[in-house]
Amino acid sequence: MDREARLRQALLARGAAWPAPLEWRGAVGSTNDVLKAKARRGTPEWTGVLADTQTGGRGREGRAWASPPGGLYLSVILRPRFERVGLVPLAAGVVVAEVAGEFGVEAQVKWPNDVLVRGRKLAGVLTESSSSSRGVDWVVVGIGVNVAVDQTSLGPLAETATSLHLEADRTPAVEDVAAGVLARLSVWYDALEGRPSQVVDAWRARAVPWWGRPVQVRTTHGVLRGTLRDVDEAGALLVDREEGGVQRVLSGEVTQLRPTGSGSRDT
Ligand code: BT5
Repeated sequence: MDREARLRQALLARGAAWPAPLEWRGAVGSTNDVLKAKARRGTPEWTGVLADTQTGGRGREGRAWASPPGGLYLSVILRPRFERVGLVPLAAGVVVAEVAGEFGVEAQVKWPNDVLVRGRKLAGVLTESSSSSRGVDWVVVGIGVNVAVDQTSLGPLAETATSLHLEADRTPAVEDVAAGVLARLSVWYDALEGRPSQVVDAWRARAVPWWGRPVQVRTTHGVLRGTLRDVDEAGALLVDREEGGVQRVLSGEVTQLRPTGSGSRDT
């Protein structure tokens, strides 16, 4: 049986008969790019593209996503009818943390899109969207999870990254992780439509507990320092600025500062 068929079978075992095409490729540049091309041609919601490896796996802001064999590289297209599209990456983080939990690995989420185990990155989420005057046409949710990936294949990332293989008693099959992610994503998608505050609550419950701690947030507009207050109902980060006032951050990189405020990095 090929991987696509095994994936569909794993989905059925979870009671999720998938409503759209799922295409499992060998090596691609980036599953997000493959799916974005399909999105522009009108591919239906929930179409998925998966790959064994990526030669140009992407993170946010031009960063690279290491994509050795044994990882999950999955992109799914959503055509949301709801407003709070900013919550999609948070929901995806919750999804991956839940699925890691199914395999006995306790994971936390870090704003906006990281999934960490013991402070090391297990997974990342890259959402890309297209809008018109009618609103959001599509959102491509790209999820990368280190599954059957060992330290050698993580290479220079071995210090900061981890995998289900390194954390779990038994290394799960990539198809099973993919099925878990797709099935849970569809559940949380319904919540995004009807009860978005549930998504925020679930995310908060799994977040690294940095609330009230000094942080530095690097955004495209510069660096901001303050203490971490919360996320709001739209998924934006709220930071109490050092110089006073609350700053709402829509995208950026958060690092914890030591309480001395010396600027040295904790994580
Ligand atoms: C992310 O970006 O974390 C989003 C990663 C999304 C990858 C998926 S795979 C399927 C789909 N197709 C794509 O092309 N992308 C998506 P960001 O927050 O910018 O984090 C990138 C940083 O994570 C890098 O600069 C490295 O420090 C680290 N990193 C790269 N590869 C990693 C890996 N495999 N495991 C852990 N950390 C990694």
